[in-house]
Amino acid sequence: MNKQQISSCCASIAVLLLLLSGAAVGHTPPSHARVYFIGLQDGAVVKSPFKVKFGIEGFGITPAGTTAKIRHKAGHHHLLVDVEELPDLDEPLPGNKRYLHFDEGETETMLDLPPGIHSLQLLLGDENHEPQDPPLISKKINITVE
Ligand SMILES: [Cu+2]
Repeated sequence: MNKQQISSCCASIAVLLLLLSGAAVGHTPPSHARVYFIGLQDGAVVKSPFKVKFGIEGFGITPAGTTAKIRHKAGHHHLLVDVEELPDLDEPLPGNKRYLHFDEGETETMLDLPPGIHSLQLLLGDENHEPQDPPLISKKINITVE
């Protein structure tokens, strides 16, 4: 191989690697990305109604239905209330009082729950309300409503 052949070979490999990494990105959030509750700890005791703030790092927030490139960089929050077993994360999330969708890109809400212990968990969704792959899901916390 002469110098020119070597450099054209290297260029082909570089292009191939770029294509492969691009294909793998898809809806995959960066590994440092996370969602979390702001100022609400596991074990907290609250009075209803109370505010819940959603935090996100390494990924963005955009309204549901957003397409084009931004869908690979942003999603919208879902708040799971008293969900014991996660649903199929390859399907759109259900919409009911246990799965609250924040379609407008909201980053906080007021929750009104009956007294007792409740679990809360955040799960980000894409334009079709499907979790990213791997999912951006928070730690599940348990709170007590007085
Ligand atoms: Cu949704």
